Amino acid sequence: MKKLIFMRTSLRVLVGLTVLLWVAISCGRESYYVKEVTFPEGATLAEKVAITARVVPTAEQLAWQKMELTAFLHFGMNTFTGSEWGSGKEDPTWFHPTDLDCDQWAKTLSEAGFKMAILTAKHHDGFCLWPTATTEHSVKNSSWKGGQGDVVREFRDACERYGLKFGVYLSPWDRNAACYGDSPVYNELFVNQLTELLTQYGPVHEVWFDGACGEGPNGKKQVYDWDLFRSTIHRLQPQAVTAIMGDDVRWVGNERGWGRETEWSVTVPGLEPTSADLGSRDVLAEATSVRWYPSEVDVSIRPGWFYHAYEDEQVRSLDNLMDIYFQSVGRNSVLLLNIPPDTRGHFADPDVARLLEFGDAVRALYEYDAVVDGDVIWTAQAGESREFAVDPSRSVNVVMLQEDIARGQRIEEFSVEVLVTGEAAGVGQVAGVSEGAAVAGVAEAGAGTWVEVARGTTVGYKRMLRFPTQSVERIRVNILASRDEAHVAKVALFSLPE
Ligand code: FUL
Repeated sequence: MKKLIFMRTSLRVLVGLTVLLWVAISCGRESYYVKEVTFPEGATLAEKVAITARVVPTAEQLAWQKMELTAFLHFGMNTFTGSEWGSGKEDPTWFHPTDLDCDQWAKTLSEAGFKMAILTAKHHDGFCLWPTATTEHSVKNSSWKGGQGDVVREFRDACERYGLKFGVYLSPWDRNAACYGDSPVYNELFVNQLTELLTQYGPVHEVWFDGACGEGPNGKKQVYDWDLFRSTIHRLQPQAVTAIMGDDVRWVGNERGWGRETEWSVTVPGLEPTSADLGSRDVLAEATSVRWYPSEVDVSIRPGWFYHAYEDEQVRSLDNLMDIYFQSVGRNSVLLLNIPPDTRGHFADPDVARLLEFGDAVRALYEYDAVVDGDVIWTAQAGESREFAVDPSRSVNVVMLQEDIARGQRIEEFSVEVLVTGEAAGVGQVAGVSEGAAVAGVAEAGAGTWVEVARGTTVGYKRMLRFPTQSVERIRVNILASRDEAHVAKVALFSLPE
């Protein structure tokens, strides 16, 4: 927990602040609380809101957020048994990729625009994809490469070759380990596994733990030592963010690719990740502390997390992936898209084709920004508006706003209007547009009319909303409510090919 002192905060507020560690960095007259802060005893809602507006990400969280597109690779014993959750009783010889090609994974992901890939080094069945010294249940006893192979190393090296950051999923729940449930003994084994992964494979940028916790074979319930796990990561790979049961990256709360329309990165610890509201003023009113804990949207390109040949026809469509993109990256989240390698050890053809199409579509989206001088450092008070000129020669249908989150997430409500130049293309042309309701009336608007094309609550690192295609000559952004002065970093208009 880190804090920074805000010079304009009243003495009363400052005196009551309790934090474990403080770091002073300042930016102009403002100072910030890095990652986490406990409210002073008796703080009013207004004081809590003012403090919350100054909570900022760590450098690692900020770097993570800027990646936007990250990939998950579920590969392991389940790939060969056709399961989603193995029992732990599988024979290690069953793991036998016929043509493992980690370069194909990394090359495809890199071409599709992904910045990091997280591999399931161990799933719940306990089978380890690297030749660990901690268990016999690993690749070293498989039939693959005569037990000499190491999937973690092959993939890690491939990531290096293709400029991808590398992350590991290490399941705390282990259905193979005999000591699971004998808490201190298993925790030590788990830390040893973490230590191997974090000391033998170069830089790691994300460590992903889910919280699943079954009963051990000895009938005992495992109590995980999360503090020990996290401190091991911080000690060995300080640049790595810890996800889900970690304290840097938050599970969005579903596996359907659905980020909230109101997605606060500063949230109240202890709330269920599935809650609809993790950070509004209503929630702050009851809170004693807040934490920068941004959302990660994990979803699979197929129905399952692991590869099943019968799902080859069920790879998500491009439209569906683009909806997911707008619902995740476009809603202040990072997308973690799972692509499961098959029994050869390849991404299957339909997945490769879809990933490359998806990469092309995302690149095409950003190809041309019609706003003139939309890279701004606009310090906006609540109620303030700003107009920008727009190149009218291109029609547009996506608006993007960004806050400079290194100075906090503050915008609570905004709207966007455009001055229409040409014929409106009609409401509802963009399939699956949840924001469509906000733009009713666009079709009727004639040239020279200001019309509202988007309205929303939070912005954060990035907020994108789609609207029916328009040719416009100006855009007006209205900051309707904000926790403090908002630092708007970017206003853009793009065209999503239909
Ligand atoms: C869950 C696991 O139980 C699933 O198998 C999958 O790994 C998903 C990403 O996390 O908690």
